[in-house]
Order: sequence, then C-alpha cells, then structure tokens
Amino acid sequence: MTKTALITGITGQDGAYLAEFLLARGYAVHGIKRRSSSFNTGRIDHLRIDEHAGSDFHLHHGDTTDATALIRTLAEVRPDEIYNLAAQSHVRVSFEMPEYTANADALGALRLLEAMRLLGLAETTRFYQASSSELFGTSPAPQSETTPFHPRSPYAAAKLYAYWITVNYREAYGMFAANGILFNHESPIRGETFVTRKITRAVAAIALGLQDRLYLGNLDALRDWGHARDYVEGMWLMLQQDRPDDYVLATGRSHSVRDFCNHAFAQIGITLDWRGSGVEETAVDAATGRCLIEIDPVYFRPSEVPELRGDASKARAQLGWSPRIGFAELVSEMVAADLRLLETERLARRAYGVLE
Ligand code: NDP
Ligand code: GDR
Repeated sequence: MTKTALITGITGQDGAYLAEFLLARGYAVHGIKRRSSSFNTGRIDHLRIDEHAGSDFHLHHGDTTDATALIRTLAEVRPDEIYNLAAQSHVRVSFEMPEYTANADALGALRLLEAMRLLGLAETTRFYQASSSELFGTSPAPQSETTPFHPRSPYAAAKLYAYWITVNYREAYGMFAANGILFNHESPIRGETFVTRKITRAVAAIALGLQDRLYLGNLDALRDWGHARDYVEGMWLMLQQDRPDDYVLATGRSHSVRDFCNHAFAQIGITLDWRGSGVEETAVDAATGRCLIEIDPVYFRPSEVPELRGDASKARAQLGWSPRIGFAELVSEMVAADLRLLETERLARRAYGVLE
C-alpha cells in the first residue's frame, strides 16, 4: 500500500532531498510551503513537473505559526509520516528574531503534535522532529544522545523546546515521535548564507572573476559537516523502527571554517597563505599574494558554539546508518556545482544583454 508523507519545510535543503528520496520509494508526498512574493520552489521544481499529470507530489500553503492551516492540511492529507523540517534555521538570524524563531521552531512542533491528537492521528501517524547538534552548544565533543544540552542561541533554545515536547508527547500519549539530532549537513543546494555554501559560491565567483574577496566571521569554529543526501535517509530510517527513539546523525569528524576554505580554494588551484590573527587575520593566494579572505566582525555571534563533533554509534548500531559521502567529496561537489551555476548565470546574463 502506498504510504503518505507530509513534509514541512519542503522548499528547504533537506525538504527537497527528502521529497526526492520518498518519491523514489513510492510514497505519496505532500509538502507545506510558505506563501512568498517570489518563487520559492527552486529546489523542488524538478519534482513538480508531473504534478498535473498525476504524480503523487502535492504542495499546500501553510506556516508553522498558523495552527488552523496546519490542522486543515493534516485533516486533508492524514499522512502516515510527518517530517517537521520547517524552521527559521539560521543561528545568527535567531539573535535578531528570537521571538519569531521561538514561535516557528518551538511552538511549530507543538502545534503539529497537538493537531495530530486533535485529529485522532496520535496512534497512526509517525512524527519526525528536526532536532539539531546546536542543542549541545558548549558541551565538549564528541557529543552523543547522552551528552547534556547547553543551547547557545535563541535558535538552539527554541529547538530544545521542540526536542523535549516531542519526547513528552511520546511518553505522555504513546505517540511514535522521534528526534533526529543532526549535525551540520550541506550540499550544492544548501542555503547561500550558511558558511559552507557562502564559501563555495565565493570560490566559484572568484574563479570566474565575478568577486574579489570573501568576508567571514569566526574561522576557528569546528563543525562536523556531512552531506544532506545521507542524512535524509537517516530521518526516514528513524520512522521505520519498531519503537520511537532519538538518534544522533554525524560523521564523527570536525573541521574548522579555515580548513573548509583551504579545501574549497584548492579546488580552483589556489593555496591559501593565512596571515595575522584575530579580526586582522587574512588569507592570500600563496602564488600571487592577492588577498582573498578578510574578517568582518558583523558575522560574529553574541555567543558561539566552539566545536560540534558527533558520535553516531547508536544510529550505526540500531538503524544501520552511516554516512557515505566524506568531507573532501562534499567540498569538491559543492565547488563544482557553484562553478556550473555561476557560469550558467553568466551566460544567461550575456544572452539577455545584461551586464558585461
Ligand atoms: P532550510 O533553512 O534550508 O529550510 C527550512 C525550511 O523551513 C524552508 O522550506 C523554509 O521555507 C521553511 N520555513 C521556515 N520558516 C517557516 C515557517 N514559519 N513555516 C513553514 N515553513 C517555514 O533548512 P534545512 O533544510 O537545512 O534544515 C531542515 C531542518 O533541519 C530545519 O528545521 C533545521 O533547523 C534543521 N537542522 C538542519 C541542519 C543542517 O545542517 N542543515 C542540522 C540540524 C538541524 P522558505 O523556503 O520559504 O524559507
Ligand atoms: P551553524 O551553521 O550555525 O552551525 O548552523 P553556519 O554555516 O551558519 O555556521 C557554521 C560556523 O561558521 C561560522 N562562520 C560563519 N557562519 C556564517 N553563516 N557566515 C559567515 O560568514 C561565517 N563565518 C564564520 C559560524 O560562526 C559558525 O560557527 C547550521 C544550521 O543549519 C542550523 O539550522 C543547524 O541546526 C546547525 O547547522 C546544526
């Protein structure tokens, strides 16, 4: 029998990969997207091509801050599985919009869980909550399911509420509700303001002569970067178990932002020479001496998370999950994709007689 999944945040990086993954497994996929004044479905347009020709892919307008719209969609779709991926997901932005972040990220999870109860879906529908390694904050690496939480941003504090309300509904009402505590995962369709994509876009733009320099914040931050394609499979596996539980997904290796830059620039044949320290630190092209990276303190955060490095032993043992794509492959895939993208954009601009 065809299973039906409902994905909130379907227009985001993970939503797009998960939708593709579930459609390939024969699911009917429904997604909730926000109304936007311009197109916001760029990551899933390739899945919508057959929408009017009977494919099992459907979009509904909604927002995690709007309980009635969520209830209406759940009542209509009555999904077997809900993946709650919707969030204001940018940590630094959460310092500027703490209240909205709490509403969308913390109360959003609660609204979905309550909607499931109200509609009599508590016993039949399985619920996945997109929890985050940001919950660990300053707790020393490696972090696992038993590491204490110490959130360091309004985003992390909101996700902490969502984590615990998911556990609470599981314990209080016996619902199949699971938290995936996912460490950073990236891809060529990662949002452009997250550091990895910001770097790979800049590397491509510098290679094509479209940008002079890249401005970054904290270069010392260490992150455990995996590939989104591997991580959405882990989300699905969590909802296929006999019993609901919480799992860390991570690669087990961390790299600094500086290290990510070194790998990304190496893809276009540039070796970086780092000079100075603190906000004066710069990186120059070792061959030419041209300055390529500078610090802009605007990108520092009021409180930072120094190192995230996950221990995914539980997911490996119980879900049979392990990441296939390593750090070097991830960086080279992202740079190559941004080179193709910017080159295509440049050709299009030329064709339309814009710029140059
Ligand atoms: P993105 O920022 O790429 O996508 C977020 C999605 O949520 C987008 O579809 C966005 O819509 C939607 N959204 C934002 N606010 C609302 C709202 N109020 N109502 C409905 N939809 C909303 O995030 P990712 O795909 O990278 O991450 C998916 C989830 O996993 C998020 O919850 C994130 O916090 C969490 N997470 C991500 C990790 C990562 O490394 N990627 C690691 C751990 C957790 P729009 O396109 O219109 O902006
Ligand atoms: P993060 O991702 O905060 O880990 O949250 P991000 O890529 O934004 O930052 C990673 C680290 O890089 C440092 N940094 C910069 N970050 C950005 N965005 N821009 C810069 O210019 C810059 N310079 C240095 C940051 O300070 C930070 O230490 C991501 C999101 O996907 C969350 O939703 C998710 O929960 C966590 O990963 C796990």
